[in-house]
Amino acid sequence: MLGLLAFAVQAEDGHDLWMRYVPIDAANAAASRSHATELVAADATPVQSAARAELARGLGGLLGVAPAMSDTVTRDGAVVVGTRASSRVIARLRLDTRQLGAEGYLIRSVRVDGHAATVIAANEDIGALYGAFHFLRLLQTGQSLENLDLREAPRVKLRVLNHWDNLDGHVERGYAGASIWDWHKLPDWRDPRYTDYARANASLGINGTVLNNVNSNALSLTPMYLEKTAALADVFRPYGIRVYLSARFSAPIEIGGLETADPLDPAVRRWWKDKADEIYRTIPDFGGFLVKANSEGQPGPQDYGRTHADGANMLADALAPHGGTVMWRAFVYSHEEPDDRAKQAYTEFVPHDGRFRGNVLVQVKNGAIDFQPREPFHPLFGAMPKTPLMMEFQITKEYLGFATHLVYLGPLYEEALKADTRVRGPGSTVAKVIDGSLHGDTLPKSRTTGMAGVANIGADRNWSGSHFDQANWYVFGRMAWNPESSARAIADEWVRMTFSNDAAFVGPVVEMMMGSREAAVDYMTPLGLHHLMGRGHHYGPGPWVEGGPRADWTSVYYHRASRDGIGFDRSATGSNAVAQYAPAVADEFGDVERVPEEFLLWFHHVPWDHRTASGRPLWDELVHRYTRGVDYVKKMRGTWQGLESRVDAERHAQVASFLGIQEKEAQWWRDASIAYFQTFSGRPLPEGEAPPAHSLEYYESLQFPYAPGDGK
Ligand code: GCV
Repeated sequence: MLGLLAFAVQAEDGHDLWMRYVPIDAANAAASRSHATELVAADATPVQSAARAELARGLGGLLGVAPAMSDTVTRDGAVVVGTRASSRVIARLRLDTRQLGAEGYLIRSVRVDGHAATVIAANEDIGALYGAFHFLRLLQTGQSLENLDLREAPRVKLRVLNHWDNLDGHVERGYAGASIWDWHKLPDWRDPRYTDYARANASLGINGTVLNNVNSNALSLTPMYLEKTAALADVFRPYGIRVYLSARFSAPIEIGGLETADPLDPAVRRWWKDKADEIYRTIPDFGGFLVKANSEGQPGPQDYGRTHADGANMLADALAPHGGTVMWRAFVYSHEEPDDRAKQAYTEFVPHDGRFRGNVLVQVKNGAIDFQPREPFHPLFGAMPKTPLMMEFQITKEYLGFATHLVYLGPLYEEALKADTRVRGPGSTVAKVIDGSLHGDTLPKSRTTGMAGVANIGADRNWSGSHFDQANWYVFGRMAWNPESSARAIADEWVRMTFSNDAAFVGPVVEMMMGSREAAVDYMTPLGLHHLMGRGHHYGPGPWVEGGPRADWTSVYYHRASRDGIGFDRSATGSNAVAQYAPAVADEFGDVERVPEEFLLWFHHVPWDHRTASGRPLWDELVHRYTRGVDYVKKMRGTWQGLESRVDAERHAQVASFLGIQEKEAQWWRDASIAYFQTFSGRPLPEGEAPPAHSLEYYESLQFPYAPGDGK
């Protein structure tokens, strides 16, 4: 009976994300209640109301008793939230908030009129809202509320989601159902989901969202759609979230009736200025534009012989009077360019360093190819000291198993942010490029900083397509706030908030998450292999993909397997992509003896009998890693099975089922890859390794015409 009570957990469908606010365990609740007896919070502005409502809801849910609402501290255990302007109590406390900026906050145990109280204080309402979420997180993760003295301020200014959502509801690379934006019913119907979306983002400090796909439709900029966007902006505003739009470069032609979109043409420039004025009349706090130009067939300034800087600056000039920002993507590779695709963004952008307006951020993917399970850091990081560079991570798992594979992306983000560019000696990390500190002396004074994540959010009840994919939205937001935070610590807090504080659950689940990305690398693209997925939809293995419209959309272009070996030679004897890195990094990556083994085949073409660090020849090591990846998934299944009594049945069942799919697909990746590469290596499988379940012809024959998220 006792056991039953202890583990009697309610059925849950994941809709509440990490904001479930279910009662915390009795012992903690008793201690915590004495720190949350009364809530002193203003509600004179929408942001203040949001903070007050969240605290009332959260404390009531977590502690089982709603705190009394009060204008001032009347008893021990009050929680006071606000700013000097909104709260007389806070004004009287004379706290030092100088370092907190507009979005930071402090949480401190204080005494007010002889009563013990906790104060959540900020300079602006939005900081107080962020502090409120932090305070709730302390409770949710089972931390003590005694003697608090915390200070937080975001290290990055723009922390934005990029939705690749089309106006027809399809989400490019989306695996969580249709778009959550119901454009047809907007602006009148404001789905309550929009508010929950804003709450979830604010709880992480995300302060911007780009609503539409970078492969954009000019209609988004027409009055009808701007009105719909304005309605969303109204819902998000109380949570500190600004809306942005992806701008189609050829919009002046498509919806403006002009004959050109040449960024130096006066009529085109006028059109964008007028458009910006119109947008700001409709949405006064509009964030700005995200642009994918001259990339994968999108229009751009190069269509008129102009540069990326010309294009970005034209839009920047239109937005500047209103305080808007241009996020100009560096994900470019040209149709005509025969050079190694990994080199093209650097080649196109570095010559323009220092030529972008102060309100332009160049948005760079973490790696030079495309969100692969593992890539070395993008060589642009560190190479444009006069231009603010913004990180673009992918949260949706286009290349990491779609919605069903349990792959926690925290370690991937952490690895990318901690990568050392060495451009100013050791410690010149990507995180420091992103937060602007590495090049503080050469960047424009008016600079901003940013981090973007391609959203994994859709209309599915659980938002992200799977319970564990919520962790990727979560970790993106937390790392955007502080790019030096730890993936493990974030996993720990997410597990506690999403599932349970039960140590016997938290430990194994965090462990399982932390190794899950490495496992995916192992069963998909070990040792630096990349871009080996099925054509177009990117589902499942396709190392045999060749031919078609362009070489750099095939797999054979990247793995270059032949009888003599495998891998892309990007060293000085090959494409020399290594030369785009600082000399210390280039020397390491370019030397087959020194390159970190996880990037071996990214930078080098090596023979099948190349000796790897384990002592095994390359072929044997490759097979070993494929198998190791599958084994990890088997282990995760076992771990999860053993946790059945510690989590609600509904979520347990779905995760268990998805892990089953993951195991099948990991095996498929392993077997298909081995079957294919063996035709080149000509070597037997190492002893003890099971042969692929099917023939290579079988794997090659598989078709998936309706795989979700396709670009078309
Ligand atoms: C939005 C990859 C994806 C495309 C995506 C593109 C990009 O190529 O497969 O769907 O397009 O990246 O980031 O622009």
